[in-house]
Amino acid sequence: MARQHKSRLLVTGGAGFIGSNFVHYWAKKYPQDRIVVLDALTYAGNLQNLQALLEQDRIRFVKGDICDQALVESILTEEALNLIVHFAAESHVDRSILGPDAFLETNIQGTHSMLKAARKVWLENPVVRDHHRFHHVSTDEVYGSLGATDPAFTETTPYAPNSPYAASKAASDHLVRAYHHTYGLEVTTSNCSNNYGPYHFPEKLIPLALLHMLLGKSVPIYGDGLNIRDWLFVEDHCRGIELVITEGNVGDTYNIGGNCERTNIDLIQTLCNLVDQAFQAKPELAQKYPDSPSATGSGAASLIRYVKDRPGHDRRYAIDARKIFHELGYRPTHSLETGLAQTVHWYLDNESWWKAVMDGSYSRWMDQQYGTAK
Ligand code: NAD
Ligand code: TDX
Repeated sequence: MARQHKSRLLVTGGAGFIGSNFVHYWAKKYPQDRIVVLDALTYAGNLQNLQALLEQDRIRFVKGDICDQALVESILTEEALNLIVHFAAESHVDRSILGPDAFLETNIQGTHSMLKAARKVWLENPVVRDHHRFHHVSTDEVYGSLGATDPAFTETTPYAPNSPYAASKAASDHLVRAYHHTYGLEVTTSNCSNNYGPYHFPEKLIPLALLHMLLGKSVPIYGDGLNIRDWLFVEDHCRGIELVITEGNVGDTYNIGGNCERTNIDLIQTLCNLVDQAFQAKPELAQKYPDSPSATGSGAASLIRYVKDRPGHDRRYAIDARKIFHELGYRPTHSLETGLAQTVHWYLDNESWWKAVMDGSYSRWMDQQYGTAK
């Protein structure tokens, strides 16, 4: 989809972590484009993530479920949309272990419902038929787990999903592929490594650990802490998706990553150092967060606790991003250090956002996970 035409986008899951970052990114870069966000506002969806854009009337928000095919068809038709960027999903591995059903419903049935709607509205309409795109946002977890010396995941690595979450994303990737090959729907798929950054829901490792460091609560590390993840600042993921949509080959998949593998314990040590440094640079933080060990001088790392491992915990993920690097000229702009520092400052500057989240569904989740409000 070349950029000579304005895009009219449907962003599913646009009130979640990556989706909302993408909506901000796209609205800034392409202010002339029409953006409609469809989001069911599950526990992970948060209209605060889009507040500025909603106040300025820059986007339209529709509260609704991607499984509602009639709703999706009506939005695509009435808004004459020609681009879907599909983020909506149940996204947390631990939740998928406790209750897989919602993952199968949203990630598999929901993606299929989106594909059916796009096929019906776009492929039966000669105007849009030759000029549409369905971009599917997926994950590196579909490829399974790597050993310490295995080569990183390429686009041709066989799928071997290990959690209900990963299996449901793998199924959705296959459906997207099938709708291209069978019906000619113009699709692209991106498989990205672990993201972090603003608006990240604090059930995930980085925001959970960071907020616990501020509040003086323990930082749970699963197992031996030596599991490896490949980290990418969320804005760099958004830039990669943009490149795939605007320059990528129809029917192709692209791995997005930044060559940034870290063990969980190394990552958390780096985060501890950044939080301690922030407290040293701004003495007023000690008054604001008196329960933080960074305030008392004992250091954020004193909160680290090794806890029971995640069942089926994948040992290592690593993305080989050479295809998007070479074919589309992609380069991440943030190192882990600059991205994490920006993330720490965002959370320090946006206390009202995370306090509201923590007073709501987050505390119910922590009670369920650990049996007590920590
Ligand atoms: P998230 O959980 O923060 O947000 C998901 C959003 O989807 C929420 O706003 C939620 O309300 C919405 N949603 C859920 N079910 C819905 C439904 N049935 N109908 C409509 N909306 C629904 O997730 P995220 O971390 O922003 O991930 C977004 C996408 O990126 C997912 O597809 C995920 O698999 C993929 N991904 C995430 C990462 C990561 O590190 N977080 C990495 C690679 C890929
Ligand atoms: O409290 C914790 N302690 C801990 O040690 C949590 C929440 C996690 N972990 C570990 C598990 C993982 O090895 O940290 C690592 C990262 O965990 P998560 O933040 O839950 O992410 P992960 O399971 O790797 O999945 C993420 O990346 C790929 C996203 O949640 C997925 O949506 C995405 O597809």
